[in-house]
Amino acid sequence: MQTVLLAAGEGTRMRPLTAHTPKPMLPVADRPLCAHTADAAIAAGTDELILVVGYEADAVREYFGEEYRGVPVKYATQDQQLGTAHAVRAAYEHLDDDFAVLYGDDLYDPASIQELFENAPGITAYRAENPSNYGVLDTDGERVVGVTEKPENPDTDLVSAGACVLPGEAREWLDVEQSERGEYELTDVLDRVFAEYEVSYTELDRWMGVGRPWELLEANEWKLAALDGRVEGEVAERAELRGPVVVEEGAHIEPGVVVEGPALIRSGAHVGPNAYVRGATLLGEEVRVGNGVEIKNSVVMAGTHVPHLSYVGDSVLGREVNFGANTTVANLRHDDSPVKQTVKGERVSTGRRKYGVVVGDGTKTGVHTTLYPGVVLDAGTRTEPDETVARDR
Ligand code: TTP
Repeated sequence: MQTVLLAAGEGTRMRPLTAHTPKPMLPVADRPLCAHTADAAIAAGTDELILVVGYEADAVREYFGEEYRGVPVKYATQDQQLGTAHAVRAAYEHLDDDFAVLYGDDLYDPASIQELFENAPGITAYRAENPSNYGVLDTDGERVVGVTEKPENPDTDLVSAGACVLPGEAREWLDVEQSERGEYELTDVLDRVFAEYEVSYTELDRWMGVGRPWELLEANEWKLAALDGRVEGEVAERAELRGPVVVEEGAHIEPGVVVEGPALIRSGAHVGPNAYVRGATLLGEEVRVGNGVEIKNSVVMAGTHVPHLSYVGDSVLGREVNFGANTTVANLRHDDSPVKQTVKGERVSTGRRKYGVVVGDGTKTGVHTTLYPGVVLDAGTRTEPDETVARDR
């Protein structure tokens, strides 16, 4: 079976983290987001990966190369995101067999992908709390006969999760009409597959779409918790690792450091002395966390420095960020209500009572900077010493 992995999107809701990195390449535990899905497809027995790329395509090509984990990799380019059928159509010339379509910004539990592949043709389904917001499955016994978009009074809470396996013949059906919202949509291709094939559904045990920065935190919470602790780097005798902590080869943990897992300290990272790292934290390659720093439940991307006396909680720091001494992230509102963030110009609740900041690549904060909960700093922002930043920059 071939797997078409959609990885062309820019991820505008994930800005500024996607200023230089396509969303599917953002880090989730020890690999890029979309590599979790590629790995699940390989574990399920796919014999070819076809990556649909577009925005910052080179980052994807560089990571996967011509062969990934023993499986040949082909690329198809989608320059404009005109819809999911349009994206799969970009891969047309590579398709010659049954094929799976998986989304490079969704996380699936690998066992469900295996089950999907074993029951082809099929689609994935998920039990949603509010099915009226989704495409709800119409079933006849075990067979899916259609998907109704956002019905007012659905009979079931089973909604389509997007990922599917289509018969090879469907490659000829990708040239669909534009939908009402002006896109070429895979759902229209699926309608024909439902009519001409017995399509089954696989209920996903766990699934999430990663669209906004706090969902990147959630994705990391999921995948960091799945890592087994191991120490390959150097850990000083007077440092303490509690719970599942991975210290990769080439990472250094100095005396007086406490790391509470789940945590992943990647190769080349340097922590301490006397630092406290806790709760689902990823410290990327070459990250430096210095004396007296506390980092909690955060994603800190490659090359970022938080060198001294700073606090970072429930935050996502991009690449090559530098925090001045005593930079403090506030991650809790006095009124205890969920922290909001501005996403594409709209204030949105993150649903998280504890939520810190999102910092774009290359940002530098002056000493004693205070950052309010939910603040987003664009790539390359500079703050002055002693500044209190309550609004996005
Ligand atoms: P979206 O989340 O709609 O788009 P995006 O990933 O660029 O993010 P944002 O909305 O924040 O800008 O896309 C959902 C998935 O479908 C994602 O895996 C990308 C894929 N997709 C394509 O590959 N091509 C397309 O034309 C469209 C519309 C989506």
